[in-house]
Amino acid sequence: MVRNKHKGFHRGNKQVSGNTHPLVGIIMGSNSDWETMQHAARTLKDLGVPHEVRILSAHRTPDHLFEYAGTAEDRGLEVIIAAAGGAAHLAGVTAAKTILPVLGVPMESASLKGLDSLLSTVQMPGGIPVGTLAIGKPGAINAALFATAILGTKHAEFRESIRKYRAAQAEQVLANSHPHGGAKSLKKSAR
Ligand code: RP5
Repeated sequence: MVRNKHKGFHRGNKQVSGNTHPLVGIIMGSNSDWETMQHAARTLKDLGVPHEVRILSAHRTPDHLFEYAGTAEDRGLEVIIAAAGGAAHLAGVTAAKTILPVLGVPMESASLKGLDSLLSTVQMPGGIPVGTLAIGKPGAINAALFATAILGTKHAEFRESIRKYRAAQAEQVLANSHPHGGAKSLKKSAR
């Protein structure tokens, strides 16, 4: 089985959803990115998408990243989410080593608040695309949703997951549709 062929990667995984073969790989440049990227993992978990999580850096562990990205397709991954901060080349380098869709999540950085991460992730020269999401937590959540939508073009069950997610989201908004929790403020604004 393909999965056993590259067992090493699975052994190092921070989290694997259920017993099912991972379809999405979340990679991030540093442990410090996990606080943000846990939102991607949680969203995938909520959507029932099997995934794996690894810390891999384009500059600190380039050979391991090359091996991970170069074997991702054979190992059954269908989408990769790559998060990095600063001069963020993780998503671009990953995309260069695989034909799988790569979604980049720019991390908020201390010095430039993630503008550096955003530009270095999004500004890929033509030929090697990275689908770049927003900086930080919203980007992490949306990367998971986008990855699920990509999977949904092939696996119908994930389209249903997204439909349910959106319905629940809309329900939550409607259940709290009065600002500050009162009908009073709504009446005021209607005047
Ligand atoms: C990048 O550098 C990582 O993705 C992280 O966002 C940033 C800072 O890394 P640490 O110094 O916290 O390990 O490679």
